Amino acid sequence: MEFLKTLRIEKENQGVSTGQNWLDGESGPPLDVFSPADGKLIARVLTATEAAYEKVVEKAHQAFLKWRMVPAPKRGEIVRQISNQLRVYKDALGALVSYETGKSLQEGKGEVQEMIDICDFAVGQSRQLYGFTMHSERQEHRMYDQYHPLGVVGVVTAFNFPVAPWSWNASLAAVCGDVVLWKPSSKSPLSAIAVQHILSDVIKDNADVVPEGLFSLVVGSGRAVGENLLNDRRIPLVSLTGSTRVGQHAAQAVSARFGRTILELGGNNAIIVTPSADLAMAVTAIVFGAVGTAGQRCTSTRRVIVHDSIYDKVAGSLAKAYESIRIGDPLDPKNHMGPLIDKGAVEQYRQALDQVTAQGGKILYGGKVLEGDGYASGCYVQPTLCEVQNDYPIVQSETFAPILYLIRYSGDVSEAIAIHNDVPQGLSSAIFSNDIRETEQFLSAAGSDCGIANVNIGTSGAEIGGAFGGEKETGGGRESGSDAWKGYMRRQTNTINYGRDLPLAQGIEFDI
Ligand code: UN1
Repeated sequence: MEFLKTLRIEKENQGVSTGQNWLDGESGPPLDVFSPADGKLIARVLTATEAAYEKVVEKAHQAFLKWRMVPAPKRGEIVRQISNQLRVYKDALGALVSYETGKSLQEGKGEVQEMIDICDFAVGQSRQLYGFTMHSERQEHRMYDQYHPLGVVGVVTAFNFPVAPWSWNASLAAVCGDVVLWKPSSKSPLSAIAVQHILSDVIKDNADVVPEGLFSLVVGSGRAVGENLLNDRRIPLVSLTGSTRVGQHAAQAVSARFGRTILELGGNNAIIVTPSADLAMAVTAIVFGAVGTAGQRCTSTRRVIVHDSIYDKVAGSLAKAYESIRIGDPLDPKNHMGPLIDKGAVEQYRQALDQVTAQGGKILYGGKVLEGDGYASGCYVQPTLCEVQNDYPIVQSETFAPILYLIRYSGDVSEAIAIHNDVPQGLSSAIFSNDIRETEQFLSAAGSDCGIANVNIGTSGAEIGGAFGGEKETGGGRESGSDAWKGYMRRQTNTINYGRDLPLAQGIEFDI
């Protein structure tokens, strides 16, 4: 495991850092991190105490007071250097992400590539924090918008993407003049610690511009640190990736103190396949969407809504494709699919399949937990195809596992869209069709109700240049590209009178 050494992961690691410095001597309960790939202990992490959390937030706040006055393009220069360092460590960090979470090496490296891409995007953005100018209704007056940084941004990330979502938030927040406090998932803290080491080099090289506290890390065990962060008035924005249940709690806690949230919660993403679709393309997209990251992406394809006339053909091709999926060690590049994150996730997979059959569904392929050589961790499962109705309770909820639900429709595309939208979540969606009337209807106001809607590509693997996020129970937040940067700033409207009179707005006369 050469990559652990390259990334400075020791047997025992401090889990709290203010940038260059790691907090010593104040550790909460240790966290043992096991790989789902082979079940072995990777390393131990010392978690944050209440006092350590306090220190970190205070440091972050002090850093903000300095960082907000650094010109935005200079802040961009720091992010450019981070992007360069990520290029240097891409292979090692990709391998750790793969080993710690179980996603394939390809996908581990792909996640680091997303970090590099968003950092590059943010560098450009640092010269484009634009506001509008408006024409005042009063003579010799000027009006404009400007954007100011918010303060300490709390970034809470999930195990399935242990590093990229931090960078979607942190790179933009940093160029916007905010400072970032990162709480990674306690299921994947080592990837976060590795990133913090990479950052610490850049911070050290730029100590004249970068205050200690710009990027901090707090690994927690249990709920205490997370709860502190949600209720902390010094943290004006919390950006959280996680389940709908966690997001609902976070939204309530943060909004009760009038803080802001960016929420990126559960998905129940579907692909519609119409009679005119290119089926070879559709099948490849569906399989990657359902099996990639072992079905543990928030953008994973969970439902396929197929027209009756091509249903048997699609189901048959999918079953054939599923037979060819190589399951095993995620670090071995010949495997397509690694394990689930832990045995708890395997149990949820099992229970979901029990519910599928109890609610009237049929398992067409898969359904088993794998045993024997190479599967000793107990976290490997077969990707599974099920035939269901959209209104089964189990189909209405997100199971973080490679379970794909096949659903028929028999009428026109309106029927498929109605089925598509009839779930509580609204993250990603796609249609495979070569009929422009169908695809345009899918993209229209009466079409997909998701934050992401694609034509002839799958539901997962969104590029960083677009705004990422979804509607309904997905939480409504947007991260990454487009104008998502605005979420990390406060808007101010400025009106300047350069004349010698004081005309009031709305034509009001007030003489004294
Ligand atoms: C997630 O699963 O939390 O679109 C994010 C994708 C990736 C991001 C997934 N770019 O699949």
